[in-house]
Amino acid sequence: MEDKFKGIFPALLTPFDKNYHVNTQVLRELVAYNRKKGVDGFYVCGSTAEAFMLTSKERLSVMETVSNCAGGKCTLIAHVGCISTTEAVALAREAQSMGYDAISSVAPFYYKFSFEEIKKYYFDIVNAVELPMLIYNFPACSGVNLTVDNIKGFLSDDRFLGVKHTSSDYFALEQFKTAFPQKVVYNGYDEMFLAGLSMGADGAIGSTFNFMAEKFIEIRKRFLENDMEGALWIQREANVIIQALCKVGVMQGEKAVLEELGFDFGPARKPFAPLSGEQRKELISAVLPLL
Ligand code: MN9
Repeated sequence: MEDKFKGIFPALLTPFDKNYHVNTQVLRELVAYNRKKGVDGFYVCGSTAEAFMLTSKERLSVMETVSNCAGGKCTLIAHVGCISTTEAVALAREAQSMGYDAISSVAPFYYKFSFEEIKKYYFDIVNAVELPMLIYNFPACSGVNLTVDNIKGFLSDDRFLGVKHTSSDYFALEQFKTAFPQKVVYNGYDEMFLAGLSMGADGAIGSTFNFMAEKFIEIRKRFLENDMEGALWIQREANVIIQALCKVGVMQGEKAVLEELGFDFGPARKPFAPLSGEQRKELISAVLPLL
């Protein structure tokens, strides 16, 4: 695995204006803010970006905005997952022409596709482009339970870069990394990052990195220096913040925190409900002192 795939990757949120249109200006500001903190790259159009509530045209505009301001400067991974193979292939081709370093996809969901169908979906995408594919394993939200053997089957193919493992099954994570040490394994749940590192993760892709990437850069640094106590101290602090976010809804909460930090972020798309004044106040007073 190339070193450029290791490290801390914010799963970028999508800012909207008052009319729920994608606000590309604020997106550029968010990218610049995180680049200054020293993140290793970005995961673009994932769950955190509300990708399944964006049209294909909007996804392309988000992908293009990020590649225009960060392409060639850090590593960019485009999530192209859709439940339709045709649409995912089209997004993957665009990612390639925009200069992305890799593509990623969640398994196609909702219709309970057979594993053979899911396998064909991934191979149809990788056969259409030259970019490596990062499997996005997120059983809690996708409802698709890929087994360790299913995922190892993908990883044994050269075109697969690795796996973004959003699951607390760290036995599985360890098995991926042990079987394929040269592949990249990303931790998915930010609140368990240190656990992921200790079981072999090369880095992490996460939503809370949008506004507190420095904490996760530091956790990784301390872990690599063998300062486990110090790493856990920072993880604990991050987790107090994540608990407050989970209470109000992670994406809505993260957007409110970024607004507080000066970004004109706007709401999450409906049917996500906006935070009440009370929720916002409670969240901000819990989070800000810890940033
Ligand atoms: O990319 C993120 N998953 C989702 C991973 O947002 C669905 C995580 O960063 C979580 O948001 C975070 C809070 O549970 O760990």
